[in-house]
Formats: sequence, C-alpha cells, structure tokens
Amino acid sequence: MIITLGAPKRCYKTGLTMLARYVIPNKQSVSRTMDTSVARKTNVPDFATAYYLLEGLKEIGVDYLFCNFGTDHAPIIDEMAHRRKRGEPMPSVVRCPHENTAAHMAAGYALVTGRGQGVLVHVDVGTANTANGMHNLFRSRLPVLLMAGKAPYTVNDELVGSRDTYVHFVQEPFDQASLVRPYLKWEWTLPSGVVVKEALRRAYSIMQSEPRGPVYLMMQRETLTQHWNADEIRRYTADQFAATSGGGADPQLIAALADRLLKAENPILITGYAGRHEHASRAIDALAQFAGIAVYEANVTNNISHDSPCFVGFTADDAVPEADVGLLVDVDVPWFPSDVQPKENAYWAHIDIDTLKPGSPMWTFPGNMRMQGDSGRILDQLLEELKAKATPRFTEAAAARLKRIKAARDKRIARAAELAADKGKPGAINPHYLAAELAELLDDEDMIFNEGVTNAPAVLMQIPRRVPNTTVRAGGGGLGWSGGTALGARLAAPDRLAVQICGDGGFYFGNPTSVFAVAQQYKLPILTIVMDNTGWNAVKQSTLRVFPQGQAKSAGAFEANLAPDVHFAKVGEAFGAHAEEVSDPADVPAALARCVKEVRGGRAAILHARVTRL
Ligand SMILES: Cc1ncc(C[n+]2csc(CCOP(=O)(O)OP(=O)(O)O)c2C)c(N)n1
Ligand SMILES: [Mg+2]
Repeated sequence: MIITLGAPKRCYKTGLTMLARYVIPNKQSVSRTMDTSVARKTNVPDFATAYYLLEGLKEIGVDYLFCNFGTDHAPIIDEMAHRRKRGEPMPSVVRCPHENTAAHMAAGYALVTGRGQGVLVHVDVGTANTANGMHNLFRSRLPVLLMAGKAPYTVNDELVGSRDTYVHFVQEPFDQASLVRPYLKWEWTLPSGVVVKEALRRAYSIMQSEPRGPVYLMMQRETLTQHWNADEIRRYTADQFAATSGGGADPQLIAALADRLLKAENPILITGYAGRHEHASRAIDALAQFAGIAVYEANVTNNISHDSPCFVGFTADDAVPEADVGLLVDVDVPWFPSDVQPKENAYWAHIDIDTLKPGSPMWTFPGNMRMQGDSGRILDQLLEELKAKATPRFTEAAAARLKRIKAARDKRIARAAELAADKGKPGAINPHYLAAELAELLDDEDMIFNEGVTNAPAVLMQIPRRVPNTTVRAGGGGLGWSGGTALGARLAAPDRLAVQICGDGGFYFGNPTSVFAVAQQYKLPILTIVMDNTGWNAVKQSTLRVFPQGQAKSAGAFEANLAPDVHFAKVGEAFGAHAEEVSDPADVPAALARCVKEVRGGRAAILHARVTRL
C-alpha cells in the first residue's frame, strides 16, 4: 500500500498537481486505488480539505481571516491561491505581523458587527501570542474562531504535509489548547477533512451563542491536504443550525420584581455591558425614566446615552449603600466590595446574559433574584408589568426621584467641567483637558477605545457619549488591546473614526509596529493618542493602596518608571502615519484637529501627548 501511494505523492511535490490532486494518499484514496467495496463516484470534483475549509469559513459568515502564517499553513495558502485564481469566494486575508493585532482586530470587528471572524495563527507559538487577546475577547464576551495548525504527525514522508523542517519536531506540546483553554468555550482538533464544514458550523454556533466568546480549532497539515469529493462534504446552513440567543424571563419573577420596584424608595441600576445591544440600551433608558431609577455604568462600554436624564456616572459608590432596590444588568464588577457595601436589607435583582459567571472561580455580588437572558427583552417585560401596575403614588415618587437624579447629574457635569478647565503645564498636560478638547472633534458615531488605564476615567468623564457602545474598554485586563481593536472596528465601520487612547505602557504592550503596519498596508486609518505619564502609574497606585505608608513610598521607588525621552510618534511615522508630539497644553487643540483631519482624510495619525507625570 505504501508503494502504491508513494509515487503520486512525489509527483505532487514536483509539480504534477493535477495528477496528485486526484490521487492523494489518505484513507479515501486508498479505498479507490485498492478498489474496495466502497464505491466512489469518479466524475465528482475532488479537492483538498483546506479548499473546503476556506469555503466553509465563508459559508458560516467569516468574511475576514486575521492571519499570522507559518509552516502549518502551506495547504491553506496554496488553496487560497487556487480559490483566488478560480474567482471562488473565501474570506479576505489580513496579514498581521503580530498575533496580538490579529486577535484584537477580530475583537474590534465583532464589537461593531456582532459577528466573530477567523484568526489564523501558527501552531503552539502563535497560539501563545494570542493568549492575551483571547483573555480580552473571552472577558468581553466577543466571539472569535481562533485556528492554528499543529505539527504534522507523520515524520517519514508518508503523507503530503509530513514533517519537513526542524520546527515540526519541536512545536508539538502535549496540550496545545491549554495555552488558551481558560478563555475558550470550545476546542477541537480536526480529525478528518470529511467533517470540516460540520466542525466549522459547530464552532460558529458555539462562539455566536450567548454569552459569546472564543472557540479554537486545531488542524494538522496531513488533514488539510486530504482530498474529498465535493459531494462527500455536507453543508450546514445558518438557517438550520442556528446559534442560541438570550431569551426573556419567567413572568412570575418579572411580576415579583415589579412589585419590589413599586415600593422602592431609592432604586438604582448598574450596568457594564448591556450597551452591546442597542435594544438593551433603549430598554434601560425607558425603564429608568418611567420608574425614576438612577443609572450607573460600571464601565466596560458606554451603555445608555450620557444625555439621558437618568444617567448619573461611572461609579455607584455613593448610591450603593443607600439603595433599597438595585438592578444589576449585564455587569461583571458593579462595585469593589473593599470600598463599598450594599445596604443590609436591600433587594438586588441580577439580570444578565451571564448570571453565573462560570469563567470566574469567585463571584459573589448579591442577587435575591437572578434572571439569565437578553437584558433588553427582560427589561421590556419589566417595564410592561410596571406600567400595568403603576399607581399614582408610584408615578409621583418616580417624578420626585428624577428631580434628585438631575441634581446628581448636574453636579457630576459641573465637576467634569471644573477638572477640564485646568490645562496643566508644559510637559504635564492635564488629561482631562486633552480629553475634553478631543470631545469637541468627535461625531456621535465615532468610536473610542479607551485604554487610558489611570487616565481612563478622564476619558469617560470628558467625552460624553450619546450612542451606546461607542466608548469601549476591554472586559479583560490584558493590556495592548486598543490598537488592534481600533483597526478591526475601522475595518467594520469605514465611515466612523476609530480612536485608540492608551498610556505609554499600553502603547508598548500593543505591538505598535504591527498595528501601524496593518493600518498602512490595508488602508485602515486610526487615530492613536498616547497619554505618556512616563511609566506605569497603575503599578505605583496599586502599591500605594496596599502600603500607603510603606517602604516603596518612603524610598519613592515604585518600580514604575519607563525609559525617559522616548518619541512614540516616530513609530507611527515609520509606517507613514501623520505624527505629532505635544508637550505644551496650548498646542493641544490644533494638534488634535490636525490629527483628526488626517485620519478622516484616510491617513493614520499618532499624537504623543506628554501628560501629568506619575
Ligand atoms: C499584558 C499585561 N501586562 C501587565 C499588566 C499590569 N499592568 C496593569 S496597568 C499597568 C501599567 C500601564 O501603564 P500605562 O499604560 O502607561 O498606564 P498608566 O498606569 O500609566 O496610567 C500594568 C503594567 C497588564 N494589565 N497587562
Ligand atoms: Mg503610563
């Protein structure tokens, strides 16, 4: 059998592809050459698994593959060329010099469209480089289909794709998926090309089902080069193999919660990521206005219009100890229990697409009642019930609460204006002022990727948003996400400005050469603003929180300072971006305006701002 198979495979390698494309050494070819009882039609086109992989990806709705290639992808690369030559559909390829860019581009794309895309990386090493991204996607509940090769399993040239280079012998760990497993909803190694489309449909259904998240498919070269007749590969259509969406709630629970709200004196609502869905945003606003509920964002994304009369701010610390009925809506960390504790007998209702938080070993925020599902639908049900039950006394009380909420709103807005009025000094621009100036230049639909770390609150306070999901933070804590995410969002929404705001530390983490390379090569202009405070302020602040009078403080040694006198803008310049460095607060408005103009005109821009030092 080995002799029979050997000859055609070598022809394949030396260029007689037509012959080899029909006689490929796998179990199926064996059946044919051995003339066994399994009848195969010979007049049906026959292609490699990689061909069906690309076709299947397009069929499930993967329009983009964010790729960082290696030896494992030879069969895919060859089939890409075949499909392109024949004009057959397949996902567009975006080559990313670093996997961190690829993973986060998929995040940005999914954030805007709701659809997970493909990230194709090199065996274990490429997978390891996506771990930070997978952490962020998982914690942000964003779908992505991560794919990687695996080292070939044949070493003696038995099959097309056998090991043929050094790295194939050193790139097979015992458990490749373990590199990203904590952040996965599903993983599999493709066992045979005959199920490739079924596997893709399964992967897609899982990543798109709520709560969404990453899935991981591994593939060996020998599997990708197997040939199958077209009629052996079943299609799994979206119509028939749908993903699971979040549903509404049990009417009995809704009725019970409405009764609580009818009697509440001081109800509040805290949300973190409900704004991912526009209808949830509308539902929160409508319920809050009807019932006089103060809304706080425990920020991942902005969730309701900051113009809403019920939106009070980004921390509920003052309100939590006073609230008698609280709604936690799509939120991971509503407050820090070390800072604030809820009132003893308060009633908390937890409405979330992910009430269990199974990805977190510890999660102990209160929930006298928990309703898992689509928060928009559940809040619509609740509002309907409340309207049916509302008494004049309730309506009066709600109106009185709205007045109190307005006072809290006005106070917050005045405080923000006060903070922005101080422009800072040369070499120490006040981040509040910078953010407020940026706000002047943005349209409602423009998107901000806020990786400002200790300056993130300034961005939140000074750039009020009207459209939900237009200021975003990663649900995870892996720094280096904002550049790639901005690129992916820009790809999905070419008419909207995508602004990456990061600290100097975050800029390093984001593999900026890779980000600017993609911006240049694929004409994806983004605006990058680096708030450079000369190091890791978060690290310094954390040390001070734990040891307010510690040795690090006495010595002034926080292990937080980074290289001084760097010129970050030159990184962008190297890739054709418009580049500016700004130190004097007086120069901020004009510099920002020039950068925004460049980006709107089609060229990436970077503004390195020297802000208040840590
Ligand atoms: C990948 C990764 N490594 C390390 C950290 C730990 N960390 C959290 S904040 C921070 C400092 C970030 O510095 P910068 O972006 O300049 O923001 P700043 O703290 O100065 O506001 C670090 C190192 C992290 N969150 N992610
Ligand atoms: Mg910093």
